[in-house]
Amino acid sequence: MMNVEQRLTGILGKSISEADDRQLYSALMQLVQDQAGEQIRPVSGRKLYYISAEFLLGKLLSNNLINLNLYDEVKECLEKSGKSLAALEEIDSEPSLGNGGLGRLAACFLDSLATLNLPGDGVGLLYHCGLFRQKFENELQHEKPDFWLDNNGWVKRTDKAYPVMLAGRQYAARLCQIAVTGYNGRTNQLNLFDLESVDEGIIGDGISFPKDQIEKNLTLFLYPDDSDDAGRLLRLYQQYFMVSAGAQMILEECAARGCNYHDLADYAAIQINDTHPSMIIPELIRLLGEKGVGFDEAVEIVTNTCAYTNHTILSEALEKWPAGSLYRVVPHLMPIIDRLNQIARSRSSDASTAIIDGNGTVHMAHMDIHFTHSTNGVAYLHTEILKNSELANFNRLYPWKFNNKTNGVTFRRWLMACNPMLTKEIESRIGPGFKKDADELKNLLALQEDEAALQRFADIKAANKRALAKWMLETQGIEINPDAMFAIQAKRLHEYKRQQMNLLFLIHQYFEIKAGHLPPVPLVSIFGAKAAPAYTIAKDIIHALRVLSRVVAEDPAVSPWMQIAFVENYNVSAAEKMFPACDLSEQISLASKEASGTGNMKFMLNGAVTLGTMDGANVEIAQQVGGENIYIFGQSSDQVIRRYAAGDYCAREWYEGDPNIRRAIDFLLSDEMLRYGSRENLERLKNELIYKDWFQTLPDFNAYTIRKLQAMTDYAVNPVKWRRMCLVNIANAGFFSADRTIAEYNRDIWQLG
Ligand code: 26Q
Repeated sequence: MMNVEQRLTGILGKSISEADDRQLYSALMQLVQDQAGEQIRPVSGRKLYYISAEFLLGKLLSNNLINLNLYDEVKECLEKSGKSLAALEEIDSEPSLGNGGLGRLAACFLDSLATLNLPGDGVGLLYHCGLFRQKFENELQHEKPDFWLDNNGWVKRTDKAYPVMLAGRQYAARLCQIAVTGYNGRTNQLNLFDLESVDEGIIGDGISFPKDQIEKNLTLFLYPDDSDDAGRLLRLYQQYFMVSAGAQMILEECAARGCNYHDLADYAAIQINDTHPSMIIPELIRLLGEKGVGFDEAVEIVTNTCAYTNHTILSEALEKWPAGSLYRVVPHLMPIIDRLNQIARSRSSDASTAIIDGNGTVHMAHMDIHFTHSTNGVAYLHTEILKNSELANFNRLYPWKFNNKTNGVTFRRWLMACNPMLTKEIESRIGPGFKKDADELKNLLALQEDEAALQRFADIKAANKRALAKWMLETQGIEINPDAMFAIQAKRLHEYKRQQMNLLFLIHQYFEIKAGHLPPVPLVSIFGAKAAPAYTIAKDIIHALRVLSRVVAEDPAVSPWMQIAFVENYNVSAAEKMFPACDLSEQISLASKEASGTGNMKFMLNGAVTLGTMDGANVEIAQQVGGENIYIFGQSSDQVIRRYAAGDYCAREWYEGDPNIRRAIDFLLSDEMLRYGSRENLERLKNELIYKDWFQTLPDFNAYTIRKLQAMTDYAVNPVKWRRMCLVNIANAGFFSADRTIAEYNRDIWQLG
């Protein structure tokens, strides 16, 4: 067996010190691909296809080196020749083929499937441009295309293509693949389809492009909207392109393994990631029909093969399509959807469970629930809300279909790769077993009373904070105080996530500091967030945060006590710097609205303490660590749901009745803010908060402020207690390993292999 140095020199045809960074990067990539290839295993029994419009992979070089157990050797061998792995990682471009949580979850799941030696491939789209790059001009968000593909060698085009009919014309879906390595496991594939006639030359200003030329724009962009519905028809074209090519590939693979189509469910399990791939249901029925399977039998086969995951209870995010749009894009599917609707109606007299409603609107989630064998939510509370309120009618019809699978994250990327110091320390205390068996982290609990050990963990956090401060200065030009407490809110910008409540807290603190009421510890508030390009209020909130950051920075009475750093272009690579450096994890969504959250788990795993509402997986984090190791505040989901039902929330009463709230909101239009800010944006936000505040920030504002100041006090006054909380959080994070989640999916839904 050759060592890494011999293999690299062999590929390069010269010594490592003679090669430049680009050559080294290509050579390393080839080494990884070769070794990954050796871990491909034949499939016997059932294989999973995780079909998703998004896979937010992040950079792949280090991740693959870790999974293939090459990381340390490669790093050493490069350093010996005066080269650095970090420099090669800079060359690697990040595939941002996702918006946020749902896409990142899909990437974590692929890692865990391969790690657990389960046969499971991803199926999706190869977007030429990933999620837009965020740029700020005058503190306003602008979107720029991200040409990640130009600099990325991980994607392999194959010679396979599948014909797909769109609006009566045929297009070829080219199969491209990215190898998915497991940690000491097998190699699976991420199958991404591309339309080769796509033309990057049609991109105009920012990320604008003509919406009507499918042959040029079909796989050009990932849809950046996770909230609004611009350009919906193109999204429909994308979805069908993905599911039709995917379904053909699945049937072809299964047939090659001996499947006779009647027994498809013995060969394939298909997990539908939210409603974006839902058309795979009628498409499979159609294709089975072409293979000679009768309609009723095809319906049964597809139901037994497919399962559906729901990621949201926000009704505006549940996909509904006008039947007219479907007739235009996929006329050959509509007769099938009509028949499925008839079956659905024959199973229940409850009109609310129909697939096509009285207005001719097609409800994708309804089709999923009727014609898959499993519907799961992504955290305990979320699943309960689905069963008891949002989807109660369906739960009465099919109680056996509903189940919960609490989300998880891969510890290889979100601990081992992003926080090597902490990983090493944990390993020196409890051995390496936690890397594959996350529950072993519990052994850290034995260190709770060991002050020297607590100090050691605190030193690592301090070093990670200094590293983040350095990165912020180098890449963002922002100087932050590494000795302050770091509170981080990093996630897509959405009103329900309530970055605006954090904003109001910061304005409140600004006034308090100016009045001489100094906080117990200086605070650095760090944000990372992209707003959907057409989501106006979300952009206004970002603007207000960026403007406030400048107001605070130039006030010498305030800036020693509080800083606001809004990271430009938050993505997986930025996240990897931020999670290890956090003291306080901000998870402050309006209870009942955040299905799960996964950033909350990554912060916890890296030793941050959560400040959060009883929402999503925060509920289970609280359960794991105990009430004394988390800062919970705010209305419960029951209270929120009741308040919505009563319809009696009036933001203006809170604004008028609470001087602190009024002072903070009024400040949005102060001279200080208007010096750097745009009146139009700030005024719109101010009015939104006073007259709408749909996500009830004002009723939770005081509880949030009190809890946050309590956390700051504990951090400042009782460091040993704080460090113990951090340790207890790390020790109890094992439950949130995606390995656990995937093992549960496999046990309850897939039964692979
Ligand atoms: C729908 C229709 C039209 C255009 C876009 C969309 C669209 C796109 C993306 C709808 C939703 C999304 C993404 C949703 C998402 O990321 N949900 C998050 O999923 C995570 C993983 O389960 C959870 O942890 C988060 O709580 C949930 O918000």
